[in-house]
Amino acid sequence: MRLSLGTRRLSSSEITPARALPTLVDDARAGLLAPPRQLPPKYFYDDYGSQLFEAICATPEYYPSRAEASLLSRHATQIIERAAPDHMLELGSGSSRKTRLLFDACDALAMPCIYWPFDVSAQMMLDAGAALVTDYSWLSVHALIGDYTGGIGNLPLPAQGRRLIVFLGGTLGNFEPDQARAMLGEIVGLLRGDDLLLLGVDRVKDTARLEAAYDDAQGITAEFNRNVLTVLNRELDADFDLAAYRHRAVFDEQRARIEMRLVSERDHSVRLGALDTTIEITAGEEIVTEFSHKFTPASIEALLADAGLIVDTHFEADQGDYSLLLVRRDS
Ligand code: SAH
Ligand code: AVI
Repeated sequence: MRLSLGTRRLSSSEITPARALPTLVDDARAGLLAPPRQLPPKYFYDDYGSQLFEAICATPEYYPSRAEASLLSRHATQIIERAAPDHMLELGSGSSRKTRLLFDACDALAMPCIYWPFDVSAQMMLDAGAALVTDYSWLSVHALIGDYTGGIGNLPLPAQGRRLIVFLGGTLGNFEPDQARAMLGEIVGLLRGDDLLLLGVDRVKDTARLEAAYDDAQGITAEFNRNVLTVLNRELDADFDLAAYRHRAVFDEQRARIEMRLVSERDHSVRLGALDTTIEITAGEEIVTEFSHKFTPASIEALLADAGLIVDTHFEADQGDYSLLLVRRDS
């Protein structure tokens, strides 16, 4: 499907997954019927969840977004000169807020490109696209609506032209290691010749700082976490009582990851209408809602190497808080 959205410089396509994707009903059946209970993090991002993520980025505790923005403002010119993209494909683009720093560099260098944001959160992406074509007179935006876990091999990118694939925010860390390797493997399949990947990853650091970043004092991350239950109530005809769940974020040092959980504060039943079943949840039981892996320079290089990728340039935020990497095929 291709929609015209009022300006010829903004269009959108719904991406058909390259492989069969589990539906929310499938994921709920696999992850919710019995402990250990777990849901994929993509269900956070309905319209409200996407807005909550933006609000998280503005909390004093959530440093990754600011660290990445500061690296982009410092190095965007070098990145654009080095990558010289004709096409910029961004995975999980969200509001494209930080990507603007790359467009500013394109602007200053008079190196225009075509932007292909790819996100499951359609409204956020289309609103961002409309603002981008207004603010950058040379920019065309082709919004790709879909789930990147269904594959990125069949995106409607032109065969010609240099590509820069952008994967920011530390979102690669939301995959488990095998899934991250598989995703990077698919990215390798999109890189030809001098094409590059620009990857942002969060770094391992002091546990207290990490846990605070995922449990801000204003309670926005807690609301983001609980919002997944609202999504389930709406989409699965369920009746989760959000007030029965406490937000918890713990850093597992061995696995180098934040684990976000929803902890039930009491025994209760939850009706899952779409599954025609009721589950019994006991006090203290947890639903794992997200992993957020943190990296060292060695661990990210090893993960990239497993996928046939090598670091071209490594930009680090102060004290190694965050890494922005320009990455190329190792061939
Ligand atoms: N890149 C932005 C947003 C990060 S939030 C930033 O750095 O600020 C993660 C983004 O990935 C959200 O916009 C969410 O909608 C999107 N996302 C999460 N899972 C996805 C999936 N499976 N397929 C496509 N987009 C996904
Ligand atoms: C999108 N992703 C990289 C965020 C993260 O830090 O793992 C999502 C998030 N979850 C809680 N706060 C932010």
